[in-house]
Amino acid sequence: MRRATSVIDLRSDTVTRPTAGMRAAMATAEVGDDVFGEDPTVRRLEECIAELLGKEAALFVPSGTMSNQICIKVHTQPGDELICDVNSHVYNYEAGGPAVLSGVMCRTIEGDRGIFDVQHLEGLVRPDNDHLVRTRLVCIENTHNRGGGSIFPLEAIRRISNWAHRHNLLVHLDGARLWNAAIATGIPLRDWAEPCDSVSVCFSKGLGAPVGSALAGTKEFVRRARRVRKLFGGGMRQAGVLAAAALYALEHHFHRLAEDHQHAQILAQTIRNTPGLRLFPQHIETNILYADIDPRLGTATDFTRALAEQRVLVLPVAPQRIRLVTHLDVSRAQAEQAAIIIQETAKRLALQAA
Ligand code: TLP
Repeated sequence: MRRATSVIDLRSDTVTRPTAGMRAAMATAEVGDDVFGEDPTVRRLEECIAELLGKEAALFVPSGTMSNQICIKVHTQPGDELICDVNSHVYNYEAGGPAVLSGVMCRTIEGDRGIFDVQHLEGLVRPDNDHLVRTRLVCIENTHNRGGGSIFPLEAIRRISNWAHRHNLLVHLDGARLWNAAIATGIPLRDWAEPCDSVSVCFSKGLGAPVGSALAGTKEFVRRARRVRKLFGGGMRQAGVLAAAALYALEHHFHRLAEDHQHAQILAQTIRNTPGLRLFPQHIETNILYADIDPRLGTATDFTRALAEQRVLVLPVAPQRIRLVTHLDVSRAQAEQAAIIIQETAKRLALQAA
């Protein structure tokens, strides 16, 4: 059996390590106490993000989870309800944040790979009645993680936003991987952000920074978000060392995301041609792909273990489903090597089962 020459880690685009250039930028960053609003590098990053997203202001926060949850808290009151796709990150992977931190209920809808449109929302706004929760917010995720890195069409976002605003609802965009959507489509970040009242972006995914996310919106929204960040324990002091990594990532690692998308296509093509594996979704748009394992080859955990022995790491996410994500620390040669190893492993397990 072929083994990878070094570990190829496809579990997530969060596993990247800061490059030498990024570490140098961090080491020389000008810093101050950001809780006093005195860190010049954090300020520079926040101005840069506000500009890129076409919003009045932005706020640097420790994680994508905190960023989403701050936005939900600022937009809602306890006893409110938000609407999101059943597979969304805010609903599945944030430890029940809306309920725990904001006293907010989630009403889920069944989108297609995380994508939905106005027809899914019609009739979901609760009437004004003392018995009922108050519908307040719609959450969109772009690109959609559990949807397989799917891109939420801009026209659908605009329709949802018009509909939401007509019904006095707000729209939050979880844009942890908005960078990937912008690179894959050529549509600028600010166009994606424009229909949304708040936007969250992450520097610690495909951009390759070690830590950090940002949220953006109106000045008043960000003023309130700053207070909630303190409440949630996310006020950081000399955070300029982290903001410097984010600024470096924006400058050096944004445009190269196209390479990650190409590498995902290499893996997708091989998985499509491998008996026993089924690609989900069939059409891969960015850097995330899933493969369903035929039970005759074993479970997702069995397959993950067999790949790990060949030094290819993937993530089992359901009994028969694994996830693969391409990123900065996976070269084209490694994507090709991983694709061959995945195919060979599937063949070997099929032979063993026969
Ligand atoms: N996603 C992680 C895991 O939590 C699943 C990953 O490996 O993909 N929004 C989206 C769409 C995300 O994919 C993630 C992270 C977050 C928010 C949260 O970001 P962090 O991890 O910084 O809290």
